[in-house]
Amino acid sequence: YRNHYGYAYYRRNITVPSYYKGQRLVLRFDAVTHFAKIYLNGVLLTQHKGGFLPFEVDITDKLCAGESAELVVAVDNRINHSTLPVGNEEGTSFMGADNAGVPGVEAAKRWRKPQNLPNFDFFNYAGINRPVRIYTTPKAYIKDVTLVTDIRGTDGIVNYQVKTSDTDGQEVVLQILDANGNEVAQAKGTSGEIVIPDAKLWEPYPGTPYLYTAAVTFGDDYYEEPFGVRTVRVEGTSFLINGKPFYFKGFGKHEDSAFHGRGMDVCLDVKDVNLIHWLHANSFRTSHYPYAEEMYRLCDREGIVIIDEVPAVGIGAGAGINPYETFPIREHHEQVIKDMIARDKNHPCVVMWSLGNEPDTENFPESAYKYWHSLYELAHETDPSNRPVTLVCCQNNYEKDMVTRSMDVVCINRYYGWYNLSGDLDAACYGLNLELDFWEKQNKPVMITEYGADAVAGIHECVPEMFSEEFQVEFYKRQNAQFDKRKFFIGEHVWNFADFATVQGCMRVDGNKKGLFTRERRPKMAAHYFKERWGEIPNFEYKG
Ligand code: E8X
Repeated sequence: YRNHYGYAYYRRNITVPSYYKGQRLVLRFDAVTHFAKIYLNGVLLTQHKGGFLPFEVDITDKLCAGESAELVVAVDNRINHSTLPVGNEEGTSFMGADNAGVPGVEAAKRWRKPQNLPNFDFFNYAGINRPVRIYTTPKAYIKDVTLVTDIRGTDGIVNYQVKTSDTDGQEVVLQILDANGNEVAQAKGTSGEIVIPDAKLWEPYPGTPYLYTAAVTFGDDYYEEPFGVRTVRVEGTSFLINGKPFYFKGFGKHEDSAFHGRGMDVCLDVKDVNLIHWLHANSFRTSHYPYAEEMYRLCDREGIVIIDEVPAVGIGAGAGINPYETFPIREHHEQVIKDMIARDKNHPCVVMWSLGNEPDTENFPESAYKYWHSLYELAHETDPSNRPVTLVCCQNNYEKDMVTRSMDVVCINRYYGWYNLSGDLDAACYGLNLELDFWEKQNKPVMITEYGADAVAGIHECVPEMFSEEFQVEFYKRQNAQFDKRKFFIGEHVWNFADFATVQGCMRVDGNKKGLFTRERRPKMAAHYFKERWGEIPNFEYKG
């Protein structure tokens, strides 16, 4: 199946115990990558586009409790200019050598069998990647809970809204329970403001990520939503959490492992969170797609901050093609932004939305600005907590790029000394400082969301050389020294937390090796370097 292209089918018989007779039955998929059609006894129930966010279908009238039925999930792994992430429709995959014009190559491209050409640097794992559940609710049920927190003096403020299946039914009661399960506040009605006297705040680790529980009762239905009292705001060149300037120490990650591929792996998530603590890191970006909900729940509990990203990666086709006029992705892009915010809006660990990764913002600056600024406004309108919004930009002509500077936080992926000025860290720092001089004038908080060098674990050189562990350390040491001189610079996310699988290509040796850890989570020298560096950098006030 490694190079499968098209549909694959999952089939099983399901039976809902007669115990559930009279209940509402819902079939929920946490994620099916990339396109799914769901059949029950051969009848198409629903279909869903997008591989990283949940969808569900009410099967109350489709399946009699006590009877069995055949469930078939048809999954399509194909990617193209209309999907997120984007697949190339001709030419090569990410960073592939094109050799355009070579007769044999051109002929072979026409001859070869249709296949996925990912315009992104991660393996195109597909299928049912997260849990599938049938769950029940009473006929009159709670549809949605929204919690927006604020701090007023020593009190926590919770502005809440509860949506229910019908409005003329029972009364909604919302209790706020503390970590010991004791009620500390209560309110009645579908919306309102609750005051938690002397609230304990949600703080990133090693602070205390205190969690309350909103316990909602509506008739026979009952739902518990953990949440934290915290605030997030951009002010000048600072990113404030609970009013204090936060410094991001962390990574871009992937959902990726040798055995589970992109399939949810809660044991690996626990391992990664422990390594994040071991490194004295405090955050990561869900590059390049929303991760399994279980990871956000874990980060809520562990006090790890998340930048939540939609799968908008690969939006670009070089100087000749304007993706904003030729890629039919807009409607789907808006949908995944809404769906991600709807799913993750109550997590205290989520502090910023990323609208995408490394689109073309240079070749068609007006189209790019029009496309991305309207999505920026959509995200702000959609999020009840109105979190900061960003777009992660690739190495480009930052003087022409009108999009990156328009975001709440400037998030830059830069590879001075790797993909350019390769191996020359003096020239790399010179070029990096010229760019930092440019950003100094923008009066925006700036963080680097990707920088790094491939290091094949076990390759060592007395004099740091590309692909050696020593070079990876030297690369970071030199560039971090530049960041430390800049007060407006609010964070360093290395690329990547761990080595990960990619498409095959002449620039990938068994995948991407820019990890601080190997794919099996063994530390390279750079992991030990960052453990020492980040152990000396506090979560707050690092830049005053
Ligand atoms: C890389 C990373 C890739 O893994 C990530 O998904 C997006 C890429 C670097 C920018 N950013 O290749 O390691 C690529 C620049 C090309 C000149």
